[in-house]
Amino acid sequence: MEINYDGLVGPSHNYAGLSYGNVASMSHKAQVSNPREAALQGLSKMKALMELGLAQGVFAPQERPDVLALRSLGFAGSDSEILNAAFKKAPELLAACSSASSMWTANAATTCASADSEDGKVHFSAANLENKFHRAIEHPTTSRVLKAMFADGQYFAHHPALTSSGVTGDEGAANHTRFENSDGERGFHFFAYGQVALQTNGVVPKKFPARQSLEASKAIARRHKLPEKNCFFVQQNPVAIDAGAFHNDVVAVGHKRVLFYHELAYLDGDQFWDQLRESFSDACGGDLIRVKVSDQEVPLADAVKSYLFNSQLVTLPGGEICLIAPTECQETASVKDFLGRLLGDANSPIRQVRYFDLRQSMHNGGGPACLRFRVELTAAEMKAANPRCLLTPALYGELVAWVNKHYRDRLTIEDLGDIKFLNECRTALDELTQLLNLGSVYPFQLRA
Ligand code: SUG
Repeated sequence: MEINYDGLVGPSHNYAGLSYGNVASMSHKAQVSNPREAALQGLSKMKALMELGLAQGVFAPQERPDVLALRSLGFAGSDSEILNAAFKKAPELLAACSSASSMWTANAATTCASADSEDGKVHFSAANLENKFHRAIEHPTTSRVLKAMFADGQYFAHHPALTSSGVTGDEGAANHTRFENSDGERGFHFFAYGQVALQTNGVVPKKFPARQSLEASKAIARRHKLPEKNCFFVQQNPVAIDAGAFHNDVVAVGHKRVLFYHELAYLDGDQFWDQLRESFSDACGGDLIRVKVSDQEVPLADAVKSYLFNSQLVTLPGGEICLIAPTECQETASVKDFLGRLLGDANSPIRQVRYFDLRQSMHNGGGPACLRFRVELTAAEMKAANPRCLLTPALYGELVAWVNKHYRDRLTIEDLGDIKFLNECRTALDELTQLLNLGSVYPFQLRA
């Protein structure tokens, strides 16, 4: 069974313009954010998917502002003194140490189903996210949260993030898709990378960074003990990265045997497709299906603006595949027309589209697919996973009440330097770890 664990938006959600290469983050810099609305928008999506009959999980946010990170940068004294000094002397670092970016759990880690691994375990590798400082500080807590969600060593294997270096940039599941054969028992792993870091004459983007390296993708496949014949590596198109597709999930999404992608998503244009189909068929049997969108139908800029491909593809209990899309797709003419044609096409594998308002997250470049981390579990593994992290109507009610109790509806960069805000965040997170039965996962809890 596929479970989508959505990132709960943390109380410090703000717009700091931290992600060079992410068009939405860059263009919303310094706007006033609304953390409460952001968290409630995310929870509404989770509830809607649960009500569609899908397994829905919750992934806890991180402790922010990250005083420990500020300490490591040389700020000293009490928490209050550290915040004060950082606000005055290095507001950009305070903002980076306060980002709620862990909400985009597609970047938290990469996982594989137990059926796919030679040792029969579900593997998790936290992502180092080394390309952006505000994200590179996520993985220690991500690892602790993952272990609290999937604790049983009989079923689950956890790997620390790869060494943070220019060679092993890893952005997690945002650049990874698991295809599967028709009975769902054999998985095939499709990794997209932005650069071959150790190749000096490789093709790379001209403007924006290529965050994921082939070296990292291959290391993840090795650690997860995936047979080589069940893996396929393809380079992202530098043109797409330069247009704002900082992760491959901005221009492509896969599910089961379907790949939905923009024609400019991959470097080799169409060449990869025949090779991918052949490799999949050799390894798993059966055929992959594609929905390829041409640049003429949806120009790359419209795909990036609307986040059409940052939608989730889910199989509804009745067997139909549904696209979970951001409302921006209804507001972008080329995308709206395309989706109309798609649904009118009797041969399309995608039969339904549902729209969600996720504007608070979208303004930082995070659509429906960014907000979720997909995990495939058998019935026994599901039983072994932390049951409190699976959404139920009761837990939904508790989380909405928790958000309403603790979250502000307005946050600016100035608020981040205030000790009152830090204390508010810690009180909220302490309560959350009890709601989700996570134990102590945050630095302030481990220090106490
Ligand atoms: O890493 N934005 C995130 C968005 C991540 C989206 N994830 C996927 N595509 N899977 C990033 O660029 C912006 C934060 C700020 O500017 O305040 C940010 O981190």
